[in-house]
Amino acid sequence: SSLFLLLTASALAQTPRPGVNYDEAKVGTDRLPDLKLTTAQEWTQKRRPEILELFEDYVYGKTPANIGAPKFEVTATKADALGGLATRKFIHVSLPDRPAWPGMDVMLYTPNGTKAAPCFVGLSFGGNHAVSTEPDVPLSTRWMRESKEKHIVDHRATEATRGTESSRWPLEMILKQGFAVATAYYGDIEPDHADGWKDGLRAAVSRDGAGTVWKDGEWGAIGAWAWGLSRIADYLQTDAQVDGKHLAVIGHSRLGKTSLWAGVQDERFGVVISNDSGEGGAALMRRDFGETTAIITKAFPHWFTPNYAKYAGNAAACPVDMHMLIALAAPRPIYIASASEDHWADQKGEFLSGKYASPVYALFGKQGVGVDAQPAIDTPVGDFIGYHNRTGKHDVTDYDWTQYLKFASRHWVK
Ligand code: GTR
Repeated sequence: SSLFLLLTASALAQTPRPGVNYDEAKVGTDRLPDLKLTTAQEWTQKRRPEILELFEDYVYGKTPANIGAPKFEVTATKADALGGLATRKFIHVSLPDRPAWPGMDVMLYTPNGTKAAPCFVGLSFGGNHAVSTEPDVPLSTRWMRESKEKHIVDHRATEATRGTESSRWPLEMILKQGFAVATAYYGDIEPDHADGWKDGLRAAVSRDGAGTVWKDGEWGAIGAWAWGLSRIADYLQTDAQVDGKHLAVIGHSRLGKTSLWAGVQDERFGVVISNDSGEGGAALMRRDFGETTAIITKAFPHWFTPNYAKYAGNAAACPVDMHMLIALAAPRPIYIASASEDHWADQKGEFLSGKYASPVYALFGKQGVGVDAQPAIDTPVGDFIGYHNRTGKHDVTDYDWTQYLKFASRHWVK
């Protein structure tokens, strides 16, 4: 199969933003880095570790190995949550060796009346009280991005923020199908702004003082958030109501970039889901369409290792592209989703990373996306690499969850 980016001329309607390309005829023709495929064994033993290291060096940075063991305390249990459908627990995660880190509060819903449940694991933008509509979920007291629309005042959640993220977390629908949900606020791990690391995990682990400049290859915020997802996976191994061998990691947008990075590093995530992850996530960086490396590293330098910004305007020189990130999940099932109005995330670039990762799945005798061209809107495709482009905007909807539940069930019921 060709390693060249496929070009089809189709001008897409989107409110123009100066300097941002939305013309498929102008995405560029840069060649993708070669996956250098030989055998499944050589992929697993040699090529995969090499590529993982390239993503540490050039994109997300390396997660320090010496962080220390986390401590888990179940702080509350409610056996009749969601009208009796579920048991709800809160678990405080801390690092006894790193007391400067304030810790993370995980909210876990497990379905009642079933055996240990497979579990979706994902971080939220607004905190547990925004994910759930239950009035007794503690309101997060941590720093949040200021937002009138989301009722964040002086960087803090207010009562009005309860349930504001619940449409993205259809708890009843997920629990009724026998799955558990474990979630935490991403800002518990590190507040999402340029100096956020000073009050988060990265300072507690890697730095004592403020004002330190991060070096090439050191972790960014996405790396810290991904670490948090793996600590949730640690806890889930110990909870009798969860089947710790069946964990799916999920995230939207910047947290979709995060779920990809967590999922490829931590093989306990048996299913990896990227919802509208876009640039710095599933979208091929060599395509100049919507958000680019130049735009993202300027707006959000703290998400990545400093090296990544060197490829601003020069993606062709980067040793990796995002088909290689998707391939790192192989042979585990991975799902990439786009939304039809989300041109900023480059839907076709998201599809193509799945397509060009598919030959790695073939090494393992498994089918990836299974199609050559991006499918029509609202037409899910793929076996071990799922893909769909849902009608609508940059968001997580019931349609998206319906596909993820089907995908996880299909791979886990076998
Ligand atoms: C945007 C950013 C995207 C995406 C999005 C989000 O501002 O450009 O890469 O991460 O935020 O997280 O909602």
